[in-house]
Amino acid sequence: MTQQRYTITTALPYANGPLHLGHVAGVYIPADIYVRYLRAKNEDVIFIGGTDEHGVPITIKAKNEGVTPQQVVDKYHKIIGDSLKQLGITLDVFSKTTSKQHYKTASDLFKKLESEGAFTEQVTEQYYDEANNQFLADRYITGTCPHCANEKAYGDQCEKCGSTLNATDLINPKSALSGNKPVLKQTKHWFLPLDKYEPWLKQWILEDHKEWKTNVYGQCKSWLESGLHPRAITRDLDWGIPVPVAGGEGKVLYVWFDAPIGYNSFTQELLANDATRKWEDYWKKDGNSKLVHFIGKDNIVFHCIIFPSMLKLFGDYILPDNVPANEFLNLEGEKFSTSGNWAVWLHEFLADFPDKTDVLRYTLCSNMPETKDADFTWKDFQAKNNNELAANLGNFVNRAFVLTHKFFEGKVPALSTLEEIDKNTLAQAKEFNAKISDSLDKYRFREALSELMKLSNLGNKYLADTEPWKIKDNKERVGTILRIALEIAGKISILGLPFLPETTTKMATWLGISNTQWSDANK
Ligand code: B3M
Ligand code: ZN
Repeated sequence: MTQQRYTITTALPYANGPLHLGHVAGVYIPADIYVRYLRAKNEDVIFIGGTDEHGVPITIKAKNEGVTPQQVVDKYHKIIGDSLKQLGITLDVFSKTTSKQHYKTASDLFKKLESEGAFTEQVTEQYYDEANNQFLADRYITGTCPHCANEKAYGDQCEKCGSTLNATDLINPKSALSGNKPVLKQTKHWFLPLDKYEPWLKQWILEDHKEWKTNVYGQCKSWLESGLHPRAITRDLDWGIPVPVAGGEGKVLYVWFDAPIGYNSFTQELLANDATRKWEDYWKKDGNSKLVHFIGKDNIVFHCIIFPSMLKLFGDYILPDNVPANEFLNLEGEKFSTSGNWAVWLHEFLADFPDKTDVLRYTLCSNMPETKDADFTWKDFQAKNNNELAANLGNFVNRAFVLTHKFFEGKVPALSTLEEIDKNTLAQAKEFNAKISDSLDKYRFREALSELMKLSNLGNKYLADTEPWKIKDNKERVGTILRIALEIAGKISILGLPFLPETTTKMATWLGISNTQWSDANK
């Protein structure tokens, strides 16, 4: 059997705005923790990310700002990429869906499936703006919601009552381009016949992946039970990857068709000049790689139902092993909103608090919206910094180091005779490697971090119980206690690396340990 590999992806944010803390808590922090953990275990892993540069969200932004779509995506690709790097998100590649390789991969795969007869073609009626001579994407049509009478509903969704809509459901439809009433006009599109895959998807998800997170499994179940329909995978737009087959003139691939293929294109870019690894190792069944998609809950259907159906059609590609999607993070009790300017933007946070990246990672992980929506508040951020990181972890590590300097000139003292409390503490400390691993293996990041803090608690309690600073005339005893405290600090520096990379790297340097692996925590 080929050795186990891992292909870890992060959702590709639209390059039409910067990232906010909601994106970070839901996708990048858990993904980075998971990847750092795998790397610490010496696993063969690639970590893929980039920006989604097609679709209507981009063209709308360009129109509003009076610039070209290309200018929009270039600007935000840079802001997003820089901020992720500064936060310590260790992506192996951060590319974009406007890259040359991606155009080639997505076009080739579309052509392949089209020639194999995988798609159906359908002529449908769609709204058309006669003043602008163009078909209107759903987002370019507004009107009154038939369910709640909201006059500003979009052609795909009413943001007031949350209903999913078809543009033709809207009462009094209006074109966002001209303000005129659009007319219906015939147009041909290619469809992915998802209905054909329903029986297979039901087996693959509902029977074979019962271990997926309840929020993910539940959403898939409800989609599958309400019945799948053929889904259009082309659009009448001028921004996107041109439909590469006859009859496709003036049309582009639907953004949700090309974007997930980006994970594969970016892997090809990453490994193009790699002498030892091939992209196929991470995508084809022979390579024995586990594909894991880190995403937010609004992307579940695309990563659990649509993209897997595409991967199956591609032939010998692997399917996601897991899709540990998160719920949403709110800000001070309200939904993050770009248009309402209610957000903490990552790049602004990093500019204001350049030395607080670990505090942010800690706050967002300990409050990750894993099973339900969570809330970010500045008060909580402050409390986590003061009462948890400083009072627990900082206090323990500081005492262990300061006392070692005071009594042993900074040299790690030797162990001598162990007392009951020492043996107990060492035995308890030893369990954390397995506990944290077990939580991370199950994508339970909050639990994993809280175990790490329990390890630090254990260290604090041990120092409080043994009170080495009060011991007179027994240097050996003091040495044993500090040695044990330093060993716990060493474990924290190894097991804490995925969560708090800056802090734990500093700790490792102070301890004089480097190039450690996960299992070294128990040495
Ligand atoms: N750009 C939607 C989003 O940013 C979409 C994700 C693509 S992942 C392949 O939430
Ligand atoms: Zn409504």
